[in-house]
Amino acid sequence: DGPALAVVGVTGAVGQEFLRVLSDRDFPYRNLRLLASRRSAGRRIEFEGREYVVEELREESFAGVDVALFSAGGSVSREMGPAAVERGVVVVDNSSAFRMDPGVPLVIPEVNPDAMTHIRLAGRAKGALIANPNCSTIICLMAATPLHRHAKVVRMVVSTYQAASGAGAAAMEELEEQTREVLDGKQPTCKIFKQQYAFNLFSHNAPVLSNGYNEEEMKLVKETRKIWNDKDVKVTATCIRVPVMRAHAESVNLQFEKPLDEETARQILKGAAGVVVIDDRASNHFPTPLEVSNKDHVAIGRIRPDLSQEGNLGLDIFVCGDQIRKGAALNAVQIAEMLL
Ligand code: 2RA
Repeated sequence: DGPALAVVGVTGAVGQEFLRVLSDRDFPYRNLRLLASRRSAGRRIEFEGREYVVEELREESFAGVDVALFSAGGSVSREMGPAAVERGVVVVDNSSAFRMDPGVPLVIPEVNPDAMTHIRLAGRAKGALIANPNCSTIICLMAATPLHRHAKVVRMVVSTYQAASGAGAAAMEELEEQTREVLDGKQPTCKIFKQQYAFNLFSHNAPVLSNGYNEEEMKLVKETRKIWNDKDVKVTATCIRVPVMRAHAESVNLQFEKPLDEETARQILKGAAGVVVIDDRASNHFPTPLEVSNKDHVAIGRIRPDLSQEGNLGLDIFVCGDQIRKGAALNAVQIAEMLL
């Protein structure tokens, strides 16, 4: 009775997390196809008591499929996403390929579910494409949106501390390998990043644009405006890659149109979906990447008035979220659940 589901890019870090999340949330698929590149085709994957053979991704793979979760990179999404949509598939795409297309909803279910109210499986003959936002955008907006809804954010300044997982499983392996090499007094091997990663940090590895921002930073700027449906909100960001495995941390400064005091902000966040407030000044206990790793929620702390602003018009917060889970796989599966 549930949808015929396909997972595209199933052998990658996010693809594997799709399976964990589908199982954790008992997603009601009628049947499941696991698709990947020719290199991974033929691999056997045990899932929910059944053994699946990974199939090579081809256009024909989508025959009879109702919903496809994509996380195989932008080029695969650009090439195969529209082909799947033409076959009537509703595609939830984790790549950046279609996020800024006007006709493609960019959705965080707890933040802007109404962006996809017109897309449900029931009675649907045509396919559709829904874009999963970038992980650093999801994590930031899970925290900032409840406050924005209450006091209207007019400016947001974000500094991110992004985990290895955002650059894929190979980057996580590189971090581990380099850490061992450094501790063994060996020269660290740089394969994914051109500089040492262990015991270091560096400006995000995304290409730098002519305006001096890198693509990761401009995703935060543009995706926030689309998700909030607010082309005027001022956003700036600095994205840094840090030697942490799989959870991003973000320092967020918010300037509001209307006053918002820290206690009201704390109460709003405590009542917000998908968010946990960890804000214990007495014991200096605030969100950490390790504490949110493999968790569904985003953790928020360091909630305090921005003392450089007058009249409670500014607030500083610190946010952590699992990049592979809520930053990618969980958000996409929640979108798929909204189709049912
Ligand atoms: C990163 N946001 O962390 C990217 C992954 N999609 O590099």
